[in-house]
Amino acid sequence: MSRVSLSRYLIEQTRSHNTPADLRFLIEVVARACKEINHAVSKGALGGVLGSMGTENVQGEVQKKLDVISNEILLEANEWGGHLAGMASEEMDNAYQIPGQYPKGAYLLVFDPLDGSSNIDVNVSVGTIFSVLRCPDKYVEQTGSLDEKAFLQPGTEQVAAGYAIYGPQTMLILTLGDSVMGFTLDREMGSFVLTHENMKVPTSTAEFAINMSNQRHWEEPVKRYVSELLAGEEGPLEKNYNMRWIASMVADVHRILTRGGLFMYPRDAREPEKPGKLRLMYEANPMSMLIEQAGGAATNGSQRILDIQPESLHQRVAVFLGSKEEVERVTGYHQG
Ligand code: P6P
Repeated sequence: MSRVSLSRYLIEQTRSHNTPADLRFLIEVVARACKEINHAVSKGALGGVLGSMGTENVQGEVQKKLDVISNEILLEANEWGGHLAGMASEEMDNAYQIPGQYPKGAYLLVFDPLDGSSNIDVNVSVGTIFSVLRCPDKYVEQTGSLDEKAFLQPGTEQVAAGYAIYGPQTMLILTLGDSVMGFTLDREMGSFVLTHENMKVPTSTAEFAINMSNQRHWEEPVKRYVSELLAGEEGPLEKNYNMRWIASMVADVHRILTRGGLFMYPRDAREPEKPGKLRLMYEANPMSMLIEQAGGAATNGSQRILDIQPESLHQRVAVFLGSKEEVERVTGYHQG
């Protein structure tokens, strides 16, 4: 079978699904930027890019050098093309305004430039997560600054979502709203090649992912559910479960997209004012779109994540996503 590159896949999608040329261009630019990030990440100590900047981002998290480098790569790759009305990133307090010398376009790009960056210094897989929205007409002006309200759209409004995972293989996982496709980077040719068509999350699973060290801080429905998972075949679920926790959402979600599973990051009592740790706009929403497109489910414990109306750019959310059977079970426990 002839190799299908990302470019060819996007052209064929344009013919079969009328994918707008600007969206095709946007995905190509993001993919190219991810190749550049992959190159920087893979240098490690040889590139002098490990360690921290000694600064904190808007989340109050220590910024790794590669967090900042990855953010700059995505900004510089996307600001000049005329396909974006603006960008937003985990690493920036406010939305990024397209510089005046460049034309603006119809889309908004929201991203976590390097998710799981606490794993970089210990050489564990990390990734880039991105989400694409249309900019509402009332905010698309060629002059003047973009109002951040333009970004505050529920996840159902995403026109595309994906991630790059920098692991043993470098892969790009993408949905344009109709199935999930996986592309593996051919490092010799420098192109992403279609290797995983129509990825699916099995409805049931025997594997869950959660940071167990937070157990004493969870709410009761999560404590009940996880205790049932741990009880295995002697317990009410009558099945033994395995556990994984990579502490890199991209890596955990990629495993689930590849072989099923359940990923949980519930809210906890450590910071009761926060609805969760993970961010809605550039972690939970794009991952939820991918998981749903692959036949899985994603809730915050009480509602579908993609239906949540954002109120702020860096809003946090509890996340339960993956194999539908288990997401429905743990969500059901929250209903009392
Ligand atoms: P913890 C990485 O910092 C991240 O945002 C996700 O990629 C990951 O799933 C989670 O946080 C890990 O959190 O509390 O286990 O370190």
